[in-house]
Amino acid sequence: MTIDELIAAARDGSTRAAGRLLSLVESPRRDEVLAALEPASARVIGVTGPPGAGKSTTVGALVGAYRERGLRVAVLAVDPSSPYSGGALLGDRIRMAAHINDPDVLIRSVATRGHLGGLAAAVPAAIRLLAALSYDLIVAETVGVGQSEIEIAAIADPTVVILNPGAGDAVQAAKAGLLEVADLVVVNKADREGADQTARDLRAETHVPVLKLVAAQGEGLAELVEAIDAHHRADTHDRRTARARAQILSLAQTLLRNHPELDRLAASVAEGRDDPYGAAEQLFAVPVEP
Ligand SMILES: Nc1nc2c(ncn2[C@@H]2O[C@H](COP(=O)(O)OP(=O)(O)OP(=O)(O)O)[C@@H](O)[C@H]2O)c(=O)[nH]1
Ligand SMILES: [Mg+2]
Repeated sequence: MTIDELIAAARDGSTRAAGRLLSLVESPRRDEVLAALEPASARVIGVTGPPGAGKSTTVGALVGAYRERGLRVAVLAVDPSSPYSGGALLGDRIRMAAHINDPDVLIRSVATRGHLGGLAAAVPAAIRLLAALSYDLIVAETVGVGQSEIEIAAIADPTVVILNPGAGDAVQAAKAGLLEVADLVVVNKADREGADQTARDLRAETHVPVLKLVAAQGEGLAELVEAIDAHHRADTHDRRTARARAQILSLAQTLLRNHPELDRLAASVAEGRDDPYGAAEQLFAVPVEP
């Protein structure tokens, strides 16, 4: 099938065609797919947090809530690699079992390690594709252990950070920079001891709303959905511009890091034949192949 045929089939509801297209946007044929798409926009919710915090369980519950409203929802599990999911989507499939056979829900893992410039390059393309395929809402799950949550925060709105009750969780999250990217903080597994204390500790560390949730039971889900809605209602031109800016910077950084001239220039600076200022300018002077 040609790309246009795949797009038509995916629009008609073929999740297999949508899957093929998602694979293509992760491949060197990304630009061909992007060129064939009509412009469209979708809401993107980012869900991040430490391994095993209950991100997938929360995403599964959110999908249920949005399906009740009749929205078409796509879930991107970005680089599932934590010890809990074992790097496989199997665990996520179990947690989202209620939605596996729903033709209006697409669940997909995006591998971003090692090729084509990582998350920052792969996810915006996947989001553009899914929006053009008439998904109303895209939920992206990333494990917050490094760079990925910063990149997802540039794309998503809101970014929901999921933590658990427990001594030190709030402090650790603050240290890890997770609270900096949060638009909403969720203390999941609130059926466990210490949830109120953790929520209080977190409120001392952040000005964004802190909610309690038992994702496994759906307790607190309505409040989370309302908080996400409130965040959307409060969106402004300035905030959209700030996100666009963060996305551009993130993509530009990826392009520069993968610049074909970077290694040669680095060697030349190391050997004293070039200075880093001139080398930096040269990086911008030579066009990059995306
Ligand atoms: N007690 C309790 N357990 C929960 C709750 N939500 C999730 N869990 C459990 O926590 C474990 C991890 O849940 P996941 O949803 O896979 O967590 P995750 O953050 O997506 O994990 P990774 O993607 O592997 O990092 C599972 O055993 C869930 O059943 C909750 O509200 N209460
Ligand atoms: Mg998960």
